[in-house]
Amino acid sequence: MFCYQCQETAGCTGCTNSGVCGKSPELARTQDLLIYATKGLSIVTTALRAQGESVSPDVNHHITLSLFTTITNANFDEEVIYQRVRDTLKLKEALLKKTKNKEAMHPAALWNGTTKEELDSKAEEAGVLFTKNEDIRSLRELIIYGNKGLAAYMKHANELGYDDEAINAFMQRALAATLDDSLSAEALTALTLETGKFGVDGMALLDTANTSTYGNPEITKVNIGVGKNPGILISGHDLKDLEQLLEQTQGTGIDVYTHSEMLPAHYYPKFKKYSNFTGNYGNAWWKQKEEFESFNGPILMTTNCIVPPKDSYKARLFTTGSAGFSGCTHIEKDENGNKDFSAVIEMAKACKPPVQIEEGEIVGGFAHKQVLALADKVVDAVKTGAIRKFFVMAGCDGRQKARNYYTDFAKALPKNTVIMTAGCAKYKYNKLELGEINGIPRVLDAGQCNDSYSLAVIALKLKEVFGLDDINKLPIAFNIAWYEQKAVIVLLSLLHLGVKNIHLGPTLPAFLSPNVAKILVENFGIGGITNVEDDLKMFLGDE
Ligand code: SF4
Ligand code: SF3
Repeated sequence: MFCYQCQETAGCTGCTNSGVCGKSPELARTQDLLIYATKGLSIVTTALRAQGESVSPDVNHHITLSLFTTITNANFDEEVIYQRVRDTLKLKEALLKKTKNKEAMHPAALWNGTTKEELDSKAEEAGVLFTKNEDIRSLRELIIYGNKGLAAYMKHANELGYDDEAINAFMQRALAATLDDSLSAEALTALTLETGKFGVDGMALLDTANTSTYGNPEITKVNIGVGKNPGILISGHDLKDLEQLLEQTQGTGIDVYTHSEMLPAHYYPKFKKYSNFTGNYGNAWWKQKEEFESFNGPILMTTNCIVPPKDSYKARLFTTGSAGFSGCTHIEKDENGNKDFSAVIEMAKACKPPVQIEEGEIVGGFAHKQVLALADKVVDAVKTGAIRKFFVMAGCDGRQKARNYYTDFAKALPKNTVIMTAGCAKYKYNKLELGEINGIPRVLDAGQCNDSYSLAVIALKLKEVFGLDDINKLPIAFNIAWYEQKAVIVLLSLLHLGVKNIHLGPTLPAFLSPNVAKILVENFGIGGITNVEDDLKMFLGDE
C-alpha cells in the first residue's frame, strides 16, 4: 500500500505497511480501486456531457459518495468498498453504451471486472505511485484530495435537497483529468486552482442548505456536562442525520449529545427546540477511545473521523452515510430517503447514563450572519485598537503531540487579538479562559470545517467595510491546522479567494513535491510553522 493523503502519514512521507489511521493494506488497495473506478466513470460522464447529454443526479451522487467514502477515517469496511467498486463499474457499463468515440478513452473508462480476483488484479495501476513523475503525481493527488473534500460538502448539501450541476461536472472533469497523460504540470496547476473556485461554490451551497433548513447559527452557550438520562452520542458532520435522530428520540427519555464536529449543530435555531438535545460530550475525534468508553451509550458516526474502536464499545458504535466499520451496524436510508434509528434508541434505553468528564459551558455560533450582526462593534474595536489582529485558526485536530503548538499559540497570543475558528481544530483552545474584548469573545467559533466559508465571508465583508482593495491588507493572519482532505479543499478555496501567506501545520502535506511546494510558496506565500515564539513575532510583524 501507499497512502499519503493525511497529515499523520507515516514518517511524514507515506504509509506503506499499514495506515497510522488503522487502514489495512487490503482496505487501502480497495480504496485505490474505488478511486480508479470513479475516475473511469468520470471520464465517461465527462464525455457524455461533451456530447450534450445530461448525467443523472443518481450518478452524480454515486460519485460524490464514493469520493467521500475514501476520506481519511470515514470508512474501514472493505466489503462496502468492494461493493461500491462493482456498482461503479455497472453504472459505467450502462453509460458507455451511449458514449461515442470509446476507442480514444483511457483504459480506466473501459475496464470491467466483478470477481475479487479481477478487481484486485487492477490494484497496481490504481495506486498513487503508478504516476512516476513526482510533480505530476503531487498535482494529481492535490486535485483528487481537494475534490474528496468538496465531495464531502456536496454530500451534506445533497442530503438537504441542494445540488449544483456545475460543481458535479467539475468534480468529474477534474477526476478524469488526473488520468490524462497529455496534461502538463502547468495545466494541472491551473486545475488545482480551479478546484479552489469550486470549493468556494460548494461551501457556499452547503452554507445555503444548512442555513435555509436550520436557520442561521447564533451565539449559543453549549453545556459540556451530562444529565441523568441515558444518551446517544452523535458525531461527524451530517446535520440531516442529527435532525432525524432528534425527531425519533422525542418522548423516549433518551438524551442526545454531540461529539467533535457535531458540536456546531447546537448553534442552529432549529435544533434548539429539542429539549433532549443536551450538550457536547468530549473533544476532538482522536479522543474517542476514552470518551466513547465513558459515554456508556450508543454512538452514531455520520461521517469521519472514526478511530478503529476498542472491543469494549464496538457493539455500541453505529455508522451511517459515508461512514463504516466492519462489524459495526450500518444504518441505511429506506426507499423514501429516511433512516430508522430505532436500534440505536433501543440500545440506549438499556445503557447507563454517560459519566461526566467535564462541566460548564462553551460558547460558539459565530458564523457570518451572527458576526456581521456584530459588525459595528467589531469594526469599532479594530479602529480603536482594542482588537489588533484576528487569527484564523481553522481546520482539523489530530493526535500528534506537535499539535500542542496550537494550544500554546492560543495562550501566548496578546490579549488584543481574536481567534476565528472552524472545524475540530477548535478543541485545542475552545476551553481555555481567553476572555473577551468589549464583549466579543476572543475565540469565535463559526462551526464545522466547511464553515471556514463563513470566515471567508466575514473577511470579505471587513475588506469592504474598511474600503480595502486587497483581502491581505486586513489585520488577519492565517495559522491553519490540517489533517484530512476537507482541509485541502478549505485551503484551495482560500487561495482562490486571494488569501496569501497562509501557514499550515503541524507539518506540510507529504503529497506536495518540492517543486509543487515551491509553486505554492512563490505564488501564495504558503508557509509552515516553527515555534510559538518565532511565529508570533512573524505574524504580529514584531521582527
Ligand atoms: Fe496513512 Fe493517513 Fe493514508 Fe491513513 S489516511 S493510510 S494515516 S496517509
Ligand atoms: Fe475534524 Fe476529522 Fe478534519 Fe471537519 S473530524 S475537521 S479531522
